[in-house]
Amino acid sequence: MLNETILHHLPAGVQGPRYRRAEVGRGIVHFGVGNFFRAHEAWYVDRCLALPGQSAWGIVGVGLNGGSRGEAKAREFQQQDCLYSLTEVTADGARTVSVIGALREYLLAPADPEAVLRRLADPETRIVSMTITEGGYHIDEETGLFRLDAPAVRADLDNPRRPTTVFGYVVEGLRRRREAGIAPFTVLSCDNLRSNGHVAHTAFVSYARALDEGLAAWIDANVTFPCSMVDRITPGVDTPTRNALNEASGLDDDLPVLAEDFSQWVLEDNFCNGRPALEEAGVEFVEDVAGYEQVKVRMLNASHVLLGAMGLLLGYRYAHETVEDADLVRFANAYWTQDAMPQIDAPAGVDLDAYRRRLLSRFSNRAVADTLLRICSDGASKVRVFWTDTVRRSLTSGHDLQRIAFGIAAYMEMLRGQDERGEGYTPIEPTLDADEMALVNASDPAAALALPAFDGWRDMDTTELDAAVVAARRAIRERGVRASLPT
Ligand code: CS2
Repeated sequence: MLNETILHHLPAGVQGPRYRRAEVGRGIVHFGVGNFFRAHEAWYVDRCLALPGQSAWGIVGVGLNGGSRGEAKAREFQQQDCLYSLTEVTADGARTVSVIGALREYLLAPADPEAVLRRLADPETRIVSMTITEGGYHIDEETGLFRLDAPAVRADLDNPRRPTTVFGYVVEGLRRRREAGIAPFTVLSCDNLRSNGHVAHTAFVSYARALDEGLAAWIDANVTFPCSMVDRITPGVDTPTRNALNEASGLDDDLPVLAEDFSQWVLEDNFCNGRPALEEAGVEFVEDVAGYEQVKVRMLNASHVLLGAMGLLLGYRYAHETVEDADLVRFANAYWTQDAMPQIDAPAGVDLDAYRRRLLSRFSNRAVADTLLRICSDGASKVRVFWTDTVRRSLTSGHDLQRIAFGIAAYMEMLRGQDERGEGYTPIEPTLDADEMALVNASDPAAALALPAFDGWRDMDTTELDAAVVAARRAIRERGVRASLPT
């Protein structure tokens, strides 16, 4: 079992924390302790903790989901003293393994909500960060407003002192701080959203406003919500992968994380209550994150869903298989160079073509074995976030819509859960209900155009786009993906 005691005799080749864990404080609370967070933010913070004067910035992880899975995960963290290993692997298969010690404590919110609220109200907490997924912010894509009518949000508004959502917890924590005269914390979104800081600001301030106008005004005036661009491909870890990672590292870790060697974090330097010296750990601080986000979301994430949907239909299951397929690479290159890149206002110094080439190499990483089902999971939320700008700009400028239409069609076909070889798979779509799935499976290929995933461009004239989507769905069904790919 990996825990504090074995830090003193780690297997050869495994790097342990380069600082004394006992001295590490609890300056950060993080909601959503998934693989990505553990390979990204926690890894950067871990590097900071090894620097002089940074020991305040340890992390308290919060899990919002209870049930047997949530409880098992909390138990694993507790048994391992919140330690876990991170294996970073290059496209050539070279690995490094380190034990990350930045996570000091793990709180399972449903088991002890008050413990989370106490931590949020504690002056030691100076940053509250989160990875709660693209769909987790309850923002209406059409109006840009926070959806106060989402059932979990409504329940928290009815019972704000006993919250269950991140909005309820954070705002109740801020209310207590305000009442006690304690400075607020920074709220840091680490999700792949356009202007994630602004989205988080809208969400948290709207929630607070529905409770108490004065509190909302105080948050608006005193809390900061930096924008950030986060990037590191981090696959899920199933049992065979866990066993293989342990075998390679020599550790006995119930919570190993695997990630590509590439990592990027671009941040706006807008922290209302201090921050770690992240720039010393490789984080880039810039005035305006928007350009970096555009590049990341419209190049990487958008093409991930495109390749994921087409790849699943063709019978692939892993990301690297899609970039070993010359037809899919041709499609992706055409999408990047003709549809995405001309519309991106790239920040000075960012070479989009080099970025494109790097993506192909990153996607080719076999050792990461990133599954297409993970990449497409919650596609209903991702499509809105990753494709909306590109689709809107193409519609406005009269740009060729073929590849975009084909991508939408492939996504719809993918949702049907059967590949061209007749093999089934189960798409992971937590937000699609039975009525929406019925639209996907309807015999009329146009029915699925009504899915909320496409709301982001519903106010525009989409006659031509819709016709192209329907034609592409028909072509995919009749001839298969490969024979119908637009040139
Ligand atoms: C993927 C991301 O699931 C997805 O949407 O595109 O998880 C992707 O791997 C990360 O954003 C990479 O930084």
